[in-house]
Amino acid sequence: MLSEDKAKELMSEILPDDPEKMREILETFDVLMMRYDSAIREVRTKLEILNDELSLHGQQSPISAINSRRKKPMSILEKLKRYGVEVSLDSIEKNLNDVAGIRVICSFVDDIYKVAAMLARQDDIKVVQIKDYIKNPKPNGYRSYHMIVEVPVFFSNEKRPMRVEVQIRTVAMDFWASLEHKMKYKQDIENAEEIMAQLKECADTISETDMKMMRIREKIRADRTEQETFVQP
Ligand code: 0O2
Repeated sequence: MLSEDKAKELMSEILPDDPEKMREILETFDVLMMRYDSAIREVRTKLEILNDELSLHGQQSPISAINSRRKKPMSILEKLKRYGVEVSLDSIEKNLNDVAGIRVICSFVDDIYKVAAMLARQDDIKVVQIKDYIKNPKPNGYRSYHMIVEVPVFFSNEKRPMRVEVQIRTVAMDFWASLEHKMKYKQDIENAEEIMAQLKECADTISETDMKMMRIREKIRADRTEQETFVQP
């Protein structure tokens, strides 16, 4: 979280004293943010359509929730500073991939890969980067499938490729990540190492449970198929 002083320092770097120039920069910033909001809508719609189609005929929906967010201006500034790149509007588009973010919560681990592959196959989507923290969890136990995708967005007089970060994870992975993220802000904890080890243990247990749930679902499906075959005249 940025302190008020740090926020002011960052703002003074990007915003000039001249009120006219300042207004111009703020207006351009609004346009850029509108473009990211539009990109979120494009990708969100694609995911909703995939989920609707895959849920037809009594099939279980692979996606249980889709959440989206646009990075807050202060977080954008902070990230530019952290990356050591120019603090400017052009630099946002050039250097940041996660201003527009979508989180897809799936029921089962294999649904994650199914949804990711279906999105990647669409011919107007360009996959820029993939980080598979499910096959390669972070040392703290974090698991999730991250994609940076580029989607064309049509505006009044131009078509712009916009980048969106799509994080896909199971309900269980999301439960862990949300609580771990909240607890990160508690700077004053004692026994930090012990707590980190316990969180890692929880993440591993959750991963085992995810795998177990998938096996249970497979068994139920197999039993159902067997019964359906049996009742055939
Ligand atoms: P927010 O508010 O969720 O957007 P960097 O972002 O520079 O650290 P990189 O390579 O862009 O590095 O990030 P990466 O590894 O792809 O992960 C980016 C996002 O994944 C984070 O965004 C988190 O949302 C999530 N994430 C990554 N690691 C962890 C983790 O250990 N715990 C939890 N709970 N979430 C994680 P932001 O920008 O940090 O925050």
